[in-house]
Amino acid sequence: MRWKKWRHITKLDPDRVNTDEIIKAVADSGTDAVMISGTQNVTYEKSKSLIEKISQYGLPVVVEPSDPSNVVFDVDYLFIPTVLNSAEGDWITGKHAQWVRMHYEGLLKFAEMMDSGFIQLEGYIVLNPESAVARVTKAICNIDKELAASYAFVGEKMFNLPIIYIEYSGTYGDPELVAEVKKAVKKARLFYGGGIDSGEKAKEMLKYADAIIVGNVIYEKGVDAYLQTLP
Ligand code: 1GP
Repeated sequence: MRWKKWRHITKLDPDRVNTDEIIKAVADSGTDAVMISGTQNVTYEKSKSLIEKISQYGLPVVVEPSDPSNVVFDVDYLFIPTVLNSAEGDWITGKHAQWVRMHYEGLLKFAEMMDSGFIQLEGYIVLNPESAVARVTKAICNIDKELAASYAFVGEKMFNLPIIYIEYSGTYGDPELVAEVKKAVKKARLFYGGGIDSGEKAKEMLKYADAIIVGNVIYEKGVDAYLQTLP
């Protein structure tokens, strides 16, 4: 399970302009893996074309689909999100059931992909109410750190999820909340994503999180700022 050792993951959005400069910088950066992921306007074709561009560099590539329609299987892992603090069942198990239904005739093969570790489930706790992911998934963001840690406990202990993902997409989160969640997470890997655009922020969140996910910085502040986030 190589992914358990990852500390720095770069999230590339198929709906953004991914120039050759960006792809090359990511490939040479020392990041542990590339995650292909986005909340809005992501299609199978856009994901596939980005994966083709990045794959030639040999970095591990993960697809984190937002919908059953944009799952590309031709990668190293599929990380499947479930939003633990969503108010809508679709984002917790609904889309997952639709996805399994699509493969119902080949359920045995599907189960094998789960058993082999190719498919991993992520328990998201979405905390920035302004983010697209919070709006789309109707996430209940106004929660204290103890409730956030309780969601993490539900995800790890009750649902046995291998990854708990604190998601502040677009803004830098509360390190105290991340520290509280860390106390509740024993076996799962704790991922943190949101607003990491400097070495200081990366270092601070890596005190508590097992891995950080870095997204916007490369599109909004450029390659040099992105490189500062590498541990
Ligand atoms: C988004 O967690 C990632 O899903 C990273 O967030 O884009 O704010 O870096 P940023």
